[in-house]
Amino acid sequence: LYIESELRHALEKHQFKLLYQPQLDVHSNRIVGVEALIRWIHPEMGMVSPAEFIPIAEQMELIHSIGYWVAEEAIRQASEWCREGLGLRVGINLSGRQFMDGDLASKLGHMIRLSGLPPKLLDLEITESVAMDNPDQALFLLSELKQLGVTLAIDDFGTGYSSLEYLQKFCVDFIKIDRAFIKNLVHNPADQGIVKAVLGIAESLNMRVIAEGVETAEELSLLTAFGCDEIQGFFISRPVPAAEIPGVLMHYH
Ligand code: G
Ligand code: G
Ligand code: MN
Ligand code: NA
Repeated sequence: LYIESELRHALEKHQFKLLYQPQLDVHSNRIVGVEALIRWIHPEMGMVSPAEFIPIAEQMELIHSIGYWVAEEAIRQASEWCREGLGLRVGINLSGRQFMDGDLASKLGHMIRLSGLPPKLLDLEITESVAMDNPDQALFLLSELKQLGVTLAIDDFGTGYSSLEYLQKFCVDFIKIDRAFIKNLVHNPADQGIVKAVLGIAESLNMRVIAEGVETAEELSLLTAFGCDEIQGFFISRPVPAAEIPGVLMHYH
C-alpha cells in the first residue's frame, strides 16, 4: 500500500515537521504554553493529517520512532525558547502504543537531562480513552512519567469512558476538554452544564482545565465566566511554525 510504504521512509526523508498551537491563560491573559502537532508533508500527497497517518503508524509499529522524533524536536524547541527567556510549556501527544512502551519514561528522562530543559516545561498528553482502557496500568505508567518532573494532561476529556475514581488517582495536572463540548457552547445549555461540571470536578481534584477548539470571543467570555484556566483554539491562533510563536506572544504581552 502506497501510504504505508511512504510512511516507512518519511522520517529519514525529513518529511515531518511540528507546528505549535498557543494556549492562553485566561487569568493573566498571557500565552503560557503551546501544543506540538505533527504534520507530514509528502511530495505527492501534500499535507497528510495525523488523524490519518498516526493510526497507520501505530499498526506498523512506526509510532515509536516517530514519537521519539516528536519528543526530541519538541524538547529541543522548548529548550531554545527557555534560553531565550520565553519559558513556554510545550505539550506533546502520546499515542496508546507509545504510552505503553516500557522504555518511554527512561528515554524521555534521558532526553530531558541532555537538553537541560526544566522538566516542568514539558507536558505529556494522553487521551482519556487510552488512560481508561487499562486504568491500573495507566496509573502505574503515569506515576512513572510524573517522577520525571514533567506535567501531565488528559486529552479529549469527555469523549472516553471516564472513571472519576481513576481520574482522582491519576496524578495529572491538566484536563483538556474536548472541542465537541465547545463547538455549540454558546447556544447549547447542555454543553454549558457539562463544561461547568468538568470545571467543578477539576477544582475538587486540584487540576487545571484547558478548553480546546475555542473559535469565538463569545466562547472565550463564557469559559472565562465559568472559571476555565486556559484556552486553545483558532480564536487565539491556528497551529503555527515555531518561528511564528514569538510574534503571537508579543501580541498578548
Ligand atoms: O493537528 P490536528 O488537529 O490535525 O491533529 C489531529 C489528531 O492528531 C489529534 O487527535 C492530535 O492529537 C493528533 N496528533 C497531532 N500530533 C500528534 C503527535 O505528534 N503524536 C500523536 N500521537 N498524535 C498527534
Ligand atoms: O486531539 P487533539 O486535541 O490533540 O487535537 C488537536 C487538533 O485540533 C489539532 O489537529 C488542531 O489542528 C485542531 N484544532 C485546534 N484548534 C481548533 C479550533 O479552534 N477549531 C477546530 N475545528 N480545530 C482545532
Ligand atoms: Mn492533544
Ligand atoms: Na483533544
